[in-house]
Amino acid sequence: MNTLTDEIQTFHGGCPHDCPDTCSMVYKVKQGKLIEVKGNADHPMTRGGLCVKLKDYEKRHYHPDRLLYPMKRTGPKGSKQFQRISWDEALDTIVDRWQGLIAQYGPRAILPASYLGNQGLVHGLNGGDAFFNRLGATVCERTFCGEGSCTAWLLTVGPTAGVDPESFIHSKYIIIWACNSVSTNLHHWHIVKEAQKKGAKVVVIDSYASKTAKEADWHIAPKPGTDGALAMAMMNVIIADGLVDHDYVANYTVGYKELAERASRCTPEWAEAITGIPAQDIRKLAREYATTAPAAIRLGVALERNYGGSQAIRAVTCLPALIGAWRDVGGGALQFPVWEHPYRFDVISRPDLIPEGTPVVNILQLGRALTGEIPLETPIKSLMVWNTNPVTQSPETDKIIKGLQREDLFTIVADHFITDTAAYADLVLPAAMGAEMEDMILSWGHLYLTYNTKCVEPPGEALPNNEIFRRLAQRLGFEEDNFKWSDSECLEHYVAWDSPACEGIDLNYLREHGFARLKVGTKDDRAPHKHGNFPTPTGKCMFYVEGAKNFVAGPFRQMYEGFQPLNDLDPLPDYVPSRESADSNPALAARYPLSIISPKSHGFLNSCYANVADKIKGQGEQFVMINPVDADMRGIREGAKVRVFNDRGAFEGNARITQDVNPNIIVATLGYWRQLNEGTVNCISSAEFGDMGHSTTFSDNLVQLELA
Ligand SMILES: Nc1nc2c(c(=O)[nH]1)N[C@H]1C(S)=C(S)[C@@H](COP(=O)(O)OP(=O)(O)OC[C@H]3O[C@@H](n4cnc5c(=O)[nH]c(N)nc54)[C@H](O)[C@@H]3O)O[C@H]1N2
Ligand SMILES: Nc1nc2c(c(=O)[nH]1)N[C@H]1C(S)=C(S)[C@@H](COP(=O)(O)OP(=O)(O)OC[C@H]3O[C@@H](n4cnc5c(=O)[nH]c(N)nc54)[C@H](O)[C@@H]3O)O[C@H]1N2
Ligand code: SF4
Ligand SMILES: [Mo]
Repeated sequence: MNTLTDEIQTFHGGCPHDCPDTCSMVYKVKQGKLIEVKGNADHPMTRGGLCVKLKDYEKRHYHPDRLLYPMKRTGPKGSKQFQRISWDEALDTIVDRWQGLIAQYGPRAILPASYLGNQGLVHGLNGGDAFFNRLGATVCERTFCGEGSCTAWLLTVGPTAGVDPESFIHSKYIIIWACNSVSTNLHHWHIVKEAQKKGAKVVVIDSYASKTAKEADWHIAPKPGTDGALAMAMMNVIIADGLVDHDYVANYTVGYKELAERASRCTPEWAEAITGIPAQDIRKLAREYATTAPAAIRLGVALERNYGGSQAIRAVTCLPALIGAWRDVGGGALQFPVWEHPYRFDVISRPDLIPEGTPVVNILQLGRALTGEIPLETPIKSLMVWNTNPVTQSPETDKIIKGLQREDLFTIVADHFITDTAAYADLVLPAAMGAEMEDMILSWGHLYLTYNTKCVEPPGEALPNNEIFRRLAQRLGFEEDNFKWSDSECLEHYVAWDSPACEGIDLNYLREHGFARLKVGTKDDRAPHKHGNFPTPTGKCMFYVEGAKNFVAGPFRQMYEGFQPLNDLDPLPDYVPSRESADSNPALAARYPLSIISPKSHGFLNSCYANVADKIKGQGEQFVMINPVDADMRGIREGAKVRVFNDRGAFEGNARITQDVNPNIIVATLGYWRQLNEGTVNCISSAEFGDMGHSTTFSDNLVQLELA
């Protein structure tokens, strides 16, 4: 392939960001440079459009702040004073330091930290995992996103993709539950809008008037963390009003009697007191939902982000079976279609290489682990970070910073920029970006495989993640195939190409076409649970799970099998209150009376793009949305600089006074860089887990607000 010509060449791309849309892209290359990136017009979900974050993706590749060379720290930690070194010096330093640590403490003194900053099978999931498992390092458990939801989903309906997101075109009643699709799932939203035009009613259940809520036919705003009460009360109404599909329930579900008994105490009046939603609205919602077919529910990740979030998700996931919604094309529920993708996580991550008894540190509790708050037999002496930016994204930021400042911690960060985490590194390594490496991109929001071509060379000396790990593995003498495969060979091994879902699809097909729909039915005929067929141990939808146990699930589930201390769970779904709310913790609420939600920013992708001037301009500086009642009480005017704080820390933002949030709730979106702001939202977030799957509790925090 010669791309160094004046001729413009086009290549298939796949957006590597952590986003359910996994857009198929078209790269245009001239003279060896990426000159334009567009959405693939042929892809039924991408439909030729990218989001505001990616619309000029080529510019990100050539951003003047991009990391081009390995560098070592020359000033104090956090000072961002670095000096260029060679790759050989960087890799030799890492291996020397690690071998010293291994001799003294054993490999468990080394902790990897990564996430889905790159969602590629090769450069996102591989390399690092297999490499650190082989090294015998402490395992990093990564439950940033959806793991409580996955546990709840698997317990109830098993690993099914549920409704095809494209089948929503046939739905007549659509509930978008704690998902801000206009910002976070744009390429599903256009399907919802089309269904709406064709007469579907779109209901958005969100604790504030998000962009998506504003486009709904009906916005319902429960207090954060009270969705479980809403779902249980919907069941109560459906049962009391005789709207149950008894035939479906009898044939394809387990535990109706027990569920009905539990729901019998969850009256709409009971739920009104908890959620703040009038009982008559709850009745109306339940009746409309149960009597309008096809009815589809889209579960947002945000539904899990409080202590009782996963029990709420179990309750919501029971609703479609109760009314027989699964009978119809476009009826049922949608969580993560990733379950039907034939990725071979066992080959990608090689959990079999983890030595028995290896300890686990959860990325949400990184600060606690680095500061010794969590007792570890082998203290963490070295941290390697790639594909994640925990300083802005993990909770309890102040503790993370304290940990990263430790002189005895040897920290390596591979990234595209000097992020808030890289600022504390001893060594920074320049990572390659989208168009610079071959990969297939994991998809958790649709039923297509997605290919990404390497069509330009990385600038400077940047390297793809997998190449960094290959070089480290070679220096350490690792012999396993994983560390020898080229990126193409990895792809041959990472997908179960011989599975029925891949019939007629291979890597060459993907190279030629850029994407391929899995062979799991079409949007017009797919009704996977019309006749039950739930991939649960009973083959039925599990309202009641005898001996239910907690476990960590999610795309990385193989990583944790055998690691979790499994606690018992309630066999039935229920409403479980938040840890921090005025009702559940009045003593704390006396000091910190406001619930805060910190959802995704429209213009950033987690913390990506929050260092790019025109993206900040589009998104606006960090703001805090405040109801006029709460603002007046504190003498806060529109635009004033405010400080949000609790015992864990503080951050600042500009007051945006609005009826879009109810009293006693504030909203500050996520992603802003600490380097550019006074603190970030996660300074106030708790690292306590939710009720299942070690999920996050980002919507379960009380704070106070004052003029800065
Ligand atoms: N308060 C609050 N906190 C949250 C959430 C919330 O809703 N509220 N959401 C949580 C959720 S759902 C998630 S998924 C997490 C996300 O948290 P993170 O995964 O930490 O997300 P990013 O900030 O995007 O960080 C990814 C980093 O990887 C880098 N990167 C991208 N591609 C590559 C590559 O190819 N190689 C290398 N070496 N680096 C690369 C990017 O530049 C970026 O710095 O945040 C969680 N934190
Ligand atoms: N623009 C943009 N898109 C993204 C991302 C991004 O950072 N920016 N991140 C990507 C990632 S990693 C993920 S996981 C997805 C997440 O996608 P979403 O699940 O949509 O995530 P959020 O925007 O955090 O939250 C969605 C909505 O849930 C509401 N919410 C929060 N807590 C509660 C609650 O307790 N009850 C109810 N009913 N509503 C609540 C919030 O107000 C918010 O409007 O988005 C992906 N797409
Ligand atoms: S971030 Fe999401 S919506 Fe934007 S281009 Fe990537 S996959 Fe598509
Ligand atoms: Mo996420």
